[in-house]
Amino acid sequence: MDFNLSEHPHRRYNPLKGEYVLVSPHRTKRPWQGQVEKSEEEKRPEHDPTCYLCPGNERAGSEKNPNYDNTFVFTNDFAALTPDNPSGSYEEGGLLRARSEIGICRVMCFSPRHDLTLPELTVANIKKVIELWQSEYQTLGSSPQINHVQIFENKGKMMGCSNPHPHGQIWSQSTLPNEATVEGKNQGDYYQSYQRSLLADYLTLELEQQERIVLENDYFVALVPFWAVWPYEVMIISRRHIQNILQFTDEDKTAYAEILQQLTIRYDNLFETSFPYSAGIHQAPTDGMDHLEWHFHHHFYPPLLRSAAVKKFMVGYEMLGDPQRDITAEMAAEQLRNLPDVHYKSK
Ligand code: H2U
Ligand code: ZN
Repeated sequence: MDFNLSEHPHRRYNPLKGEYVLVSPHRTKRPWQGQVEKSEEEKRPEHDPTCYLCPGNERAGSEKNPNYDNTFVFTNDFAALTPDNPSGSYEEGGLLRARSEIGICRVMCFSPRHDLTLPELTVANIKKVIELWQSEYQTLGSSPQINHVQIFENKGKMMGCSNPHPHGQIWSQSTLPNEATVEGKNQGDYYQSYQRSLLADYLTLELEQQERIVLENDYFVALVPFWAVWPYEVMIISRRHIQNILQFTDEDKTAYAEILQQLTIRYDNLFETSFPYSAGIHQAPTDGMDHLEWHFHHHFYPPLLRSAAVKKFMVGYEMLGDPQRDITAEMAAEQLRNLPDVHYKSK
C-alpha cells in the first residue's frame, strides 16, 4: 500500500514556524455528520448602556467614548505594555534573564453597533476597519521606540473575550514577539536561498492543487494551511508579495474587506453560531528596514471542533510532543468552501 495523506498517520511540516503537526486521518473514516447543537445566543441591543465600548459610554478610569459613527480607537485603560516604564535588565548565572519592555496597547471598535460582529458588517464598514488598521500601523510603527505592531482580534467568550461589542486590539512594542521572530527567520532564510517569498511560492502550490482553498478573489486567497493545527484554522494571504498593510491599494482594501466578510460568514454558518477565534495580521516589523522577506498574511485560529459547544483541547501529547489533528486540512477546507455565503442569521 502506498502512503496516502488522506488515510495514513503522518507529520506535516510548517515552513513558517519550522514545526511539525501530527495528522491522524484514519480516526475520521466516517464522513462528517454535521451534528449541530444549537447554541443559545443572547439577543443584544444596538446600544448597551453598560458596555464600555458603545458610543457615548464611560470607560473604566472615567474616560468617555465619543459618539463615533464608524470606528473608534483608544489606548487600552489596562494596557499590558506601557510607553514610559524604566528601562533595565536582570541577569543571574546566565539562566535567569529579563529585560524591561515598553509598548503601546490600543483597543479598536469595529462599529458603533453593539449587536453586530465582523461578518455582519458591510464591506464598506469593514473597509473602514482596514483603514484604521493602516493608520495605527503607520502611527505606532513610525515611533522609533516601536519595532513591532501586532493587530489582532480575540472573539467570543470561549477565547476569553470580555465584551461582545465588535472590537480588536493592537499591542505594539520595542522588541519582536516570539511568533514574529520565528516566522521572520524562516521567511528570511527562504528569501536568502531563493530570492523569492516563501508564502508566494506556497500560494502557487496551493493554487495548483486547489485542495485547501476556501475562498479567493483577485487580490487575496483564504486557505486552510497544509500544516494547520486548529481544526478550521485559516490563513488569508495576499497574492502580491507585499510586506505590510500600508502597501494596500484601494482595490486591495475592498478585496480584503470582502474576503474577511466572506470567511467570517462561512465560519458562523459552520455551526450556526458566532464562531470564536483568535485572529491577527502578521506583517513586517516597523524597525525602519525593508524586510523584503516578509509576506503579508492574516491567521485565524478558531478552537471549535465539532459543534458550537465542542472545542478542541490542546492537551496531553500535544503539550508534551506535537500538536495533533484528526480531520485533515483538505477535509476542513472542503467543508468551509461548501457553506452558504449568506449569514445564517439573515436567512
Ligand atoms: P478583550 O478583547 O479580551 O475583551 O479585551 C478588551 C480590552 O479592553 C482589554 O484589554 C480593555 C481591557 O484592558 N478595556 C479598556 O481599555 N477600558 C475599559 O473601560 C474596559 C476594558
Ligand atoms: Zn457595546
